[in-house]
Amino acid sequence: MGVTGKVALITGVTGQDGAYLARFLLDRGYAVHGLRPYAATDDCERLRGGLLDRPGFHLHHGDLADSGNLIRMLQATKPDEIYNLGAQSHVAVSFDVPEQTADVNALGTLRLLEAIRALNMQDKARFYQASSSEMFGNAPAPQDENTPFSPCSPYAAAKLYAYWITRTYRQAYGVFACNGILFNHESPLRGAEFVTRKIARAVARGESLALGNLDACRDWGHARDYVRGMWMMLQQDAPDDFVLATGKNHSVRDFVVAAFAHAGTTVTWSGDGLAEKGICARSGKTLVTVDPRFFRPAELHSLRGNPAKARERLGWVPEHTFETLVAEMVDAEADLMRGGRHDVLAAE
Ligand code: NAP
Ligand code: F7E
Repeated sequence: MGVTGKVALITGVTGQDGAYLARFLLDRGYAVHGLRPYAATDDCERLRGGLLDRPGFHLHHGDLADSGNLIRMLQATKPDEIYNLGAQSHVAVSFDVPEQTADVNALGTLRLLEAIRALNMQDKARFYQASSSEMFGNAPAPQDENTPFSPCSPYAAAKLYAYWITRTYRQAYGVFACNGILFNHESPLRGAEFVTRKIARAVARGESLALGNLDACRDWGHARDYVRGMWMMLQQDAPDDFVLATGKNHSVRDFVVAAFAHAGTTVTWSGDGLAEKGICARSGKTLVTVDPRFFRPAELHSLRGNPAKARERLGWVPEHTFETLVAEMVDAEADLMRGGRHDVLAAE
């Protein structure tokens, strides 16, 4: 038990947000129990550099596809706060594995909520659901808590089910359950197949890049700010749903330009559509090409959130900017290349 005497359970603790949240809660004296699905290869990379050995941190095998496991985990850990971050979180991959995505992202949330109900824990355990701006689809920006949802991918449809079942258990059974509707948030711990990390890595390694839609715009914040917001939601007097976003967006092309600029390279663009290229202004070398393999069957063109409710009710304000995020990600990749480790959690 930590100094606060509080216990947190995190599903998806081996993911980007799980690692930052575990660190955030341990720093506040929580005992943290993290669930990870079984993996044949090392899935604890993000937890190294400060977390795995910390007193108060406990790692368990746990799977959102396994109700019995979830019930036993709740019984064993008796959490005050449950953060449901576990998911198949890659939008493009959800078109390839839609059923598995629904099983984990949608039914997994139901299983966890049912476990709370079955164990009669609704008066003790507060519940955070990792909802997503993807649920808004192509609704006009800025999107906020009142924007109608219009999911465009199996991922978003599954997250929408989870969003509504979270609200249902709040209304029907009195579970202190909150949806955080989070816009894209990134960091050096971002999965390598997401576009920001892919760009940062190529820039740091001096490699050329093949990308999909360069025009897509996202509201990119820093994961460290967003996990703080998750925790703030569960400290309120009453459960509610909140958008977390920066309120500004940039295109994938902007991210490419900013990342190369941080490394001292100016990118100029030539050509259109599939023939478009990003070229090094000094050497003429091709740095970026467009590859249709990275296009999606359906695309979200412009996400930009309005975080006014979180600012007013929670006092949540992001501390990182687009520019500091890009710089941190490129610098962290350069450190990794030089043989460093993911020690961003320890470095705070
Ligand atoms: P992430 O890095 O992909 O982490 C997801 C975690 O879920 C991983 O630890 C993964 O484990 C775990 N997981 C996968 N299948 C599971 C299962 N069957 N049972 C239990 N855990 C499972 O994602 P993230 O960026 O940290 O995001 C955290 C959550 O927020 C996700 O639910 C995501 O959908 C949501 N979200 C993210 C963003 C964003 O911009 N990052 C925005 C809105 C919402 P393995 O790695 O071993 O598979
Ligand atoms: O794509 C475009 C791509 O995969 C961002 C998840 O955390 O945030 C994330 O979902 C944009 C898209 O993230 C490549 O088409 C271009 O328009 O980094 P991403 P995402 O799909 O926005 C939301 C809020 C979540 O909830 C999700 O869990 O970039 N793009 N070229 C590319 N994307 C990728 N991955 N790879 C490319 O080569």
